[in-house]
Amino acid sequence: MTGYTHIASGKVRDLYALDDGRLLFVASDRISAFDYVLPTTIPDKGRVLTAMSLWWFAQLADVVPNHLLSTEVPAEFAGRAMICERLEMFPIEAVVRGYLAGSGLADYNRTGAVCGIPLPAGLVSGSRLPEPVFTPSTKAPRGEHDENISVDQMATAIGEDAAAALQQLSLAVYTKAESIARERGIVLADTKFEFGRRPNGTIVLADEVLTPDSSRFWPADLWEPGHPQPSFDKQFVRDWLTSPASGWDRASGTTPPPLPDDVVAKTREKYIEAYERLTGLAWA
Ligand code: PZK
Repeated sequence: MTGYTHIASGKVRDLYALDDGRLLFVASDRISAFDYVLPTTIPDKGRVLTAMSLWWFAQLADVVPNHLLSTEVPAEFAGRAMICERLEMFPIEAVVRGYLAGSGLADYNRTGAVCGIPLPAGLVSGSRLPEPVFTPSTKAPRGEHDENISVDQMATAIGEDAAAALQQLSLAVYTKAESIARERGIVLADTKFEFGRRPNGTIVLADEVLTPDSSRFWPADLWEPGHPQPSFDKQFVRDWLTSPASGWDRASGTTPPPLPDDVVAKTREKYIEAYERLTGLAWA
């Protein structure tokens, strides 16, 4: 492989263009919490999430094509990068919710519906929905929050046919993944997909998929509707940052402090546990 040029960075991942036109998608060990990138990295997080995403792409290959071309990457990125085909990306976050949390819960409590989809009365934080709902949002510029839109608004933005295809593919992928995860002790409460299109019109699943960074993972054995569910991966981080021990005030607008070594180690173990539970494979 030849040269690569940095083209974009998100909170926790980086994107490069290769000289041959393909893209190099890199997962870092950075971690975010409460909308901040923390000043501490989690060793192996990028490799674990990349391995998880690759495993999901293989599980889902019968449902949707994906952008993965190769995992043969420069040594500095080994294990935490994918070479991907360059697509024309849809400017849409394709969100599917199977359980009530986050902005879906807020929407429901205000209106009895999620993104205009009416839901039965009596649902609470963490409830499983009667069936998964597709709740697209627009990609907001960095620092701003994505804005939920209706499927009608999505159709206006990208066309009726593409909107219908993204909805159908997103629900099919989530339904299969949620079932796999639940059998393995992880509740996949919701998730966000990104799709693009090949020059020939084929719609392709892009980005990383079904990782704890793109989804809410909850431990199934602790699932109990009626209160916010503990996060499979980030609960030690959140608990420490909001404890007196951190000295951090979430309302202060200041960057969170570095994590102590034991919180880093326990969080690393949770990412590995999620990978091992889902895939049935030993991490290392
Ligand atoms: C693409 N992003 C988001 C990811 C970042 C930003 N296969 C593709 N073809 C064309 N564009 C993209 C993809 C993918 N995946 C994805 N932006 C463009 C993103 C990682 C780091 F900074």
